[in-house]
Amino acid sequence: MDDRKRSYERDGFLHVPGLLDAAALSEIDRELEIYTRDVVPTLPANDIVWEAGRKAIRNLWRMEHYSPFFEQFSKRRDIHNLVRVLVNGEPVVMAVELFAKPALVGSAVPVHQDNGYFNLTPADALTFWIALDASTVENGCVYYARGSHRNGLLPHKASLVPGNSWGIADPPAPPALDEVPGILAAGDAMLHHCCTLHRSEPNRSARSRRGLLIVFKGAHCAIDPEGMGRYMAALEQQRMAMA
Ligand SMILES: O=C(O)CCC(=O)C(=O)O
Repeated sequence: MDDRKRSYERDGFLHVPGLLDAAALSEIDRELEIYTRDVVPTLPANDIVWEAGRKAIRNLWRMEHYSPFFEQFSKRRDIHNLVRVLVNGEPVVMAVELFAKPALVGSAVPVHQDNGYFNLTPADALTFWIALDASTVENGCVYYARGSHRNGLLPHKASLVPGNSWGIADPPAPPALDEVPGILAAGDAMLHHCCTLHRSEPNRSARSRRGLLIVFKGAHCAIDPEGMGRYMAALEQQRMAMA
């Protein structure tokens, strides 16, 4: 555990190989089918992002709110035991989400820090990104900028990207970042700190690249009202510009 914490604190991300076995992955596949059939048609517009002209799902938000299975999944003891050490306190589930990145049409995610959305202080929050498919350079894996969390939160601005409304105002070009591709086998997880710069490319391959995300904060974190105010104002401007 000490090695994992040291590595997470140094890099701002941590690879957890073999979190889920084939049976657990099949169970999630079945539950996603049920979710798509029964829940998706009832979702408010805010809890789903489509792409390819509503032909494919890009994101599902707040899945724990609609599905007892995903709510229960987010409480797994092995996951909480690891998160507790990394967020320096009692883990609180903020959300369960799907980043589906469908074959051929899955779109890019601009470089951002998750704490640009959360505005938590202290920044003791992380995302547990679980690969439901093999994640490769070809199908649009996430890139993590090693050590970038240690520079704190950078200025963000509206990105106009559906599903990822907030991006780094002045993104450094990739060569300036020590980027590491999150190449994962199905069932692996990658965790990243909420101040780690990360992004992903479009999926131009014929294979989907689904990530199931559990977002955690420590129970001791509070929202910084100034930062949250800036984010909310920018969201409203973006909403009006797109209306
Ligand atoms: O799955 C992706 O492509 C991006 C994920 C992401 O932005 C996140 O995990 O915060």
